[in-house]
Amino acid sequence: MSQERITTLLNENRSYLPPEHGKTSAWVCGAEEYDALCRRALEDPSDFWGARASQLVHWFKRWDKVLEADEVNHKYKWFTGGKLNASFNCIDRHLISGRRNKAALIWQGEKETDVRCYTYQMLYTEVCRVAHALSSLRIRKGDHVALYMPMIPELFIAMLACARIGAIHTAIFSGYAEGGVRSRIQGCKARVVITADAAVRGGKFKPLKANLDPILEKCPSVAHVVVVKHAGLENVHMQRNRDIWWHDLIDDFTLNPDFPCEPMDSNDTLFLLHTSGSTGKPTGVMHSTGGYLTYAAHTTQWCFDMRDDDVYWCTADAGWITGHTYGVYGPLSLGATTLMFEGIPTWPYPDRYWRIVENFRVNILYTAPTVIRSLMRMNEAWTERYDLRSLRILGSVGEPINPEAWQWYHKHIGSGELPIVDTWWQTETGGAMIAPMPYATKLKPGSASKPLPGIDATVMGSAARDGEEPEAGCKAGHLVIRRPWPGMMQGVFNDEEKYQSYFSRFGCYASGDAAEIDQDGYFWILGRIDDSINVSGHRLSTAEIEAVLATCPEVGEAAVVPMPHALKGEGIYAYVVTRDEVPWSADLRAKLRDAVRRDIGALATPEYIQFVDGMPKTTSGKIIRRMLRKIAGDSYEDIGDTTSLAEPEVIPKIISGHRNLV
Ligand code: 6R9
Repeated sequence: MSQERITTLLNENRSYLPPEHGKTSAWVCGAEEYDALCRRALEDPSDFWGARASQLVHWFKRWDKVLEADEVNHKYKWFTGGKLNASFNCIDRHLISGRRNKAALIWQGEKETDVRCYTYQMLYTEVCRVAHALSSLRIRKGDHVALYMPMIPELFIAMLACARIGAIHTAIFSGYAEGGVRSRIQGCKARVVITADAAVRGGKFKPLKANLDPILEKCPSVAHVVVVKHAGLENVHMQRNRDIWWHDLIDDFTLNPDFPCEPMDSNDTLFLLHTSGSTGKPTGVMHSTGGYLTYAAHTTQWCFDMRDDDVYWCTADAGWITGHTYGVYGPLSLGATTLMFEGIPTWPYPDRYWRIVENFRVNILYTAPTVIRSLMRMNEAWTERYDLRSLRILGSVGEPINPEAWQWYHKHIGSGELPIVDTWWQTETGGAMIAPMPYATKLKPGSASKPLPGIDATVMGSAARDGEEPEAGCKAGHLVIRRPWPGMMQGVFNDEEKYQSYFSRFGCYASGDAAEIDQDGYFWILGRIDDSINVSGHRLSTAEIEAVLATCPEVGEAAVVPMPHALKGEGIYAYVVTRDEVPWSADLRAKLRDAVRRDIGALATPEYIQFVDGMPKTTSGKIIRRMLRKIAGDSYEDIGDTTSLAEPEVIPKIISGHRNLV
């Protein structure tokens, strides 16, 4: 199988059947059950979602109506009249369900010997203490709390403590620098910010509190800053009457820590989270308590076939929606064991993930294609020396997983057998929308497969290349969702116009992604609509050209963007990171050009191929093509806010490389 050549993303035609073992005990067994669920969910959505909400969530008061829809304003309220609390669902109810002494959270620090484990009982105690502490700072239901924290247990604890009080948390990725942090704190007028002395990353300290101090001068809403002593930095400046150490604050609440959960309306906001910004100005997405929690639990259970004794590891940072839904709310509401890792996959060596999998016998691993590609570039010996047999299911999220990366993940991590759950979704959707069921769906590498039961996804409008008919049976267009679902965002914070813009073109939710549906109903995500290139009137998908470049063994990572072209309207500009030790050369450039010409056609041949050391990426690993587009078009002035990049220093290097090339 692995000898076969993979051509483009859309020509990948291998498929993999779900594993036989485990099929009968899975939450969703086999294609027939999946089809039956899809039929039922679309025939009677209220019955379907109502049943899931009562199976998976504890309600203080049952809802009056499953869905109240205002189709004119595109406002959808789920489980109206229902009362619940997300913290109760993630903790309290497990104390009486036999999981009191089960590991709820296992934390692996960057240093291998730094491990902490919280049982559900211990998590309860900590969360209650922090809820008391926040309450002593006068945080009440509906107040905003910003979390600018590294991946440490206190982050999950703070989220759950906010949920307990009914305060709305806004997580801000600890990798952000000034601009990104300030706008997020100011935007929601946070009253309290929780942070740490420093984040630890790749053996270095990033002083979060010191970064925050100048930012706070322009954030008058912030009355208090709570600081976790994590890295043990000395001389942390603490402003009198404003700043307080986490450990001092909770020290007052060590006795009788019980803190009752605030009964929340199903449609009260649980959290606010800004989208990754891969498509421009960050959008403050608001999620509800009842609908979101139901959807988080529902998709975690079915997409990962979560079982009670699983150790589940979602590698995403909790500053990203994936960390919210699949690190915290999904697994904990199901009473699972969730693993949290502070470090990075390649430090001190590129075997970090596999050591963790072996040490904790991880059963389900959910990560991103960018991680897979970075590990693929290293020698396979880094994976081979570890026992990965505990793994049962692999997941992928964040961008299309190119078939090479899929095959590598499948072969080297999944021993050629494990299902890979490629989940397509967005901050706005709250949880996975298009994804396989591990024991029911046939897999096609590179396709996120089919919509989950109850998700009415299709394509609308044309994204087919102009002048070309899509292949028989294939449909390409804007990926839209025709009916509401419980995980759908409630709104965009302070920006109703932005919220309405999602619905303005098609009258239903438009994702902003382009996709193609093949003869079997499988969805192939082609990338953001604004990521396509129009060469001489022919619309080309950047994802497709990138997939061809990625088939070349010398290529580690490729990003393709349009550039202005006098004759063709737009030309193709490719940025390429070569694999370790592959030198940059004119020969390699010619070879890559040929590969694209051969696989897609002369039209798709890049005008320029620029070799780069690294790509501008969001902290969740998405390449920010918007910036690459600006550089390719010679406009360096309005590149945008580079402070929210994972590595802002790549930008000047790319600019000087571009100047030398053209
Ligand atoms: C969860 C998350 C959303 C955008 C989305 C799409 C891309 C995410 C994908 C994928 C192809 C997948 N995306 N998962 N593309 N296949 N499995 O990533 O949320 O940060 O809001 O990004 O990411 O372009 O529109 P968010």
